[in-house]
Amino acid sequence: MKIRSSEIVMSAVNRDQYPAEGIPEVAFVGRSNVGKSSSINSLLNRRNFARVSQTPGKTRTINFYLINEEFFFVDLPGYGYAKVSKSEKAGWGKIMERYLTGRDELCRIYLLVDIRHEPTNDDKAMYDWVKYFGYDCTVVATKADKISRGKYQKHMSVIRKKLGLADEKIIPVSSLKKTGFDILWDDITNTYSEHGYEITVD
Ligand SMILES: Nc1nc2c(ncn2[C@@H]2O[C@H](COP(=O)(O)OP(=O)(O)O)[C@@H](O)[C@H]2O)c(=O)[nH]1
Ligand SMILES: [Mg+2]
Repeated sequence: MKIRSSEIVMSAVNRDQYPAEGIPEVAFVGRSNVGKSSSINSLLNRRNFARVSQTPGKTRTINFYLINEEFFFVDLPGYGYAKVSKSEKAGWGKIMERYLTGRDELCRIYLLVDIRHEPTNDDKAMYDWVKYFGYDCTVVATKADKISRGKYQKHMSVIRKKLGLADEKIIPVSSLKKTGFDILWDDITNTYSEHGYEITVD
């Protein structure tokens, strides 16, 4: 994928702040610290675009990144950070629910989990929530450099079991080694074309 431009269009909390309709989007979600910002930066060949946060759990807005003036990446707020209050958790839920309700332009959600660990109950709840709202969801296993390639399958079957996946693919990526992002890009462009959007690849 050739990235000609990437810009942060909107940092939205409320629905009326979402960008104009008609431009397709895919969204990224996962636990704080899972490597979401790093993965978005790797996809876009940018260093510090989606901020790689030193203090997890701080992002409480929905960030829309306009890519090549053709489609959006939607950076959803992370969850599962221990040190947040009840009211902050409720706020997160409201922001997410508002976004997930009837978002016509949303073609797929990528749920990021750490390849090393069994997904948490929060991850499982997130996966079920996305399916409940009727969106397609693909799991991306981050930090793949932390285990040897020979262990990928074993770790991915743990992920598969916990989330209740059947034969859906899981895409392993490493932002450190820059691996897996070509496969993730293929999945993203296929998703857009399945939804009838023509995306310029190069
Ligand atoms: N080894 C390794 N570390 C990673 C990778 N991706 C992210 N990290 C580290 O994990 C931490 C959280 O990353 P970040 O992208 O900010 O996660 P976010 O909170 O989900 O946006 C940072 O210290 C990153 O350097 C990866 O692919 N491999
Ligand atoms: Mg982040």
